[in-house]
Amino acid sequence: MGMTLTEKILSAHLVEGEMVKGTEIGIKIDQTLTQDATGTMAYLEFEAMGVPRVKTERSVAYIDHNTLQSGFENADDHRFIGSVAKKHGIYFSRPGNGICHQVHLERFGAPGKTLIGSDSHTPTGGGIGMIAIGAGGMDVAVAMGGGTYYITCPKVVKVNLTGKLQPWVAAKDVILEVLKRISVKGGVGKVIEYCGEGVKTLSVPERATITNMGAELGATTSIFPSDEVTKGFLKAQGREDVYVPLSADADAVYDEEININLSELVPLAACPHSPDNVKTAEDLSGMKIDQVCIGSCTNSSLLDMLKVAHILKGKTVHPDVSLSIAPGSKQVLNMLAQNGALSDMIDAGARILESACGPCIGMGQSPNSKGISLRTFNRNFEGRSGTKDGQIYLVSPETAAASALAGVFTDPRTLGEMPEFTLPEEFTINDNMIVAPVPAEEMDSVEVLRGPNIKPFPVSEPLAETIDAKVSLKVGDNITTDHIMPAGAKILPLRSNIPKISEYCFAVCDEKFHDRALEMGKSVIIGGSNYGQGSSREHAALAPLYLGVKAVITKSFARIHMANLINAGIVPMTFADEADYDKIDQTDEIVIEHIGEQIKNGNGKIVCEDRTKGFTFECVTDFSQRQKDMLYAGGLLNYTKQNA
Ligand code: MIC
Ligand code: SF4
Repeated sequence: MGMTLTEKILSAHLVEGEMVKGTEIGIKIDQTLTQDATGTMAYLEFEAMGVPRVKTERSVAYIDHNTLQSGFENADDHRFIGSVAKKHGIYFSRPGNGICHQVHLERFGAPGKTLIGSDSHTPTGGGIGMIAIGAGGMDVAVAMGGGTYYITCPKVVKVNLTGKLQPWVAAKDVILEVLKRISVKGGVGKVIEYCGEGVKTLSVPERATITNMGAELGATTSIFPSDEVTKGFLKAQGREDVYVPLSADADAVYDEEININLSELVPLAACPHSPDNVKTAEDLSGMKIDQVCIGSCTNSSLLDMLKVAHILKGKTVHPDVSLSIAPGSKQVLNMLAQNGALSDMIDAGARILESACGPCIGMGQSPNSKGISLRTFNRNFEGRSGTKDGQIYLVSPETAAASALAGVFTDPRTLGEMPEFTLPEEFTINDNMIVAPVPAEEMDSVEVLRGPNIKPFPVSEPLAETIDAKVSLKVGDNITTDHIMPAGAKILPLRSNIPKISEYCFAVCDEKFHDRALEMGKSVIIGGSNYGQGSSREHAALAPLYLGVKAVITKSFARIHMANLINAGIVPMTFADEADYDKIDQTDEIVIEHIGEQIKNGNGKIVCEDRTKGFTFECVTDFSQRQKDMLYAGGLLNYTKQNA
């Protein structure tokens, strides 16, 4: 039987388990990446493991999220990450060099390799045929130390692409179409593999836009084959040597199939407040807008920027609209400067921002009250922009630029004839903002620079005999990590200070949560379905850990967050009967007797009691032996120390 591309790469990296779908497998990781908002914790964890040098083929530390330095905190964290990287064998991409996923695609990614990154959009690397997966910082730390990375062996979905995108219809519209069809939960436990004749009509940056935003499907990752188009891109990046052709076998068997005729797609937009709330740009056209932001790891490639510059050339941004543009990397920005496109943007009135995440993570450019903001980003969760009642629409760069000029939502197909946009034969290559680590024999000479903002992470205790705790919070469906541990310019600088950042835990849902949880001492959280979707931030597990949360009981979990809870030693469980969710209220007392014993011998079933209401209910778990051992030990760090 033929293999899918996903199965080929995974089985070539398999070190534990068997390729049986739904079971846990361990894979060898070739490359890792971190960014600064998750990186400080990841490197503290790496240091705690006591491994002197990374054992991966390539590990890179990027600075791209916390670039607004409105106090000493972020700058201190940058220096810490830079010095740790230099000492332990990690390449360091300095602030200003660009967004991790964009730079990694340009300069480091390689077909057929495995990559994990402490950022949920790591699947961008799937655009050049990598298995690239977002993970918690602790998992990345373990992989840097040469440890195995564990995932549930995924189902593989074939997205069969035919036809060719029509003028002004973009890669963004492809992924919005997929989101519209299968929703933000549709990819859970699956890898989305793109195949078919339509693939070769898409450039690498377009493919990367699609795999990047596959994160919003909840998918483990997304991947494109590595073909002549991939080869051309790598050659233009001066890296043809890493090219290998890769594709699925002709008789590969897939678990599901989706057919998309690229020729039939139209410009789309994800409406507030979810990436799968998709409408056509035509349906929205004419709606007055306040802001347009172009950039982020989804849409900040040279190709995207050239299209935007072309649309803006010789025109003026509408007087009622603020337009900001953040090219994704130094390479992109530099090439825009060299060919004059940057001047077209500036001339039109765009506010040019640093090559970084910026507005995507609420680091500036929050819209006005109730402001309607069109963004080429990947997430439009409520409050993420920094303005609580901001109305965020996710669109292609084409739709964004056309609308910025018109002042109203505009279908870019009204722009008239589209010229052909092509990638250069050679990109401008200058890696002077990437600092190489010192050789092993010199590592003792590197002093690790720790600022006062860096506090040790919370200690977790081995699993108690019985959990007897009150419900500190009950929340509904689709709670994102932006609800659990919000980001933004004010809170992000606290990423290396868990006690301090915990003050904002769940503040979007309930400002009193922090105080209540602390007062309760230990507690349980009750959630709906798809709990923890979104970011890979392990702070969404570490802050609850610090606040005494012992278990989270939901209708279902998002993959990375569930792994982060286990890594933190918090027990994630799902209701056997979802009707029980309705019976439990905040402040109810939940008792789980002999929890360790139940995890060990309960066949996945765990009996819990709501002592306040006087009824018992059953929860289900599907822990591997390794996850059980981690929970007994009180999380991954304790477990790793025990086994060292
Ligand atoms: C995001 O897009 O939410 C982030 C910020 O990149 C996160 C990482 C983080 O919270 O630091 C992610 O997607 O993993
Ligand atoms: Fe940065 Fe936004 Fe991409 Fe997250 S989604 S890595 S914040 S650009």
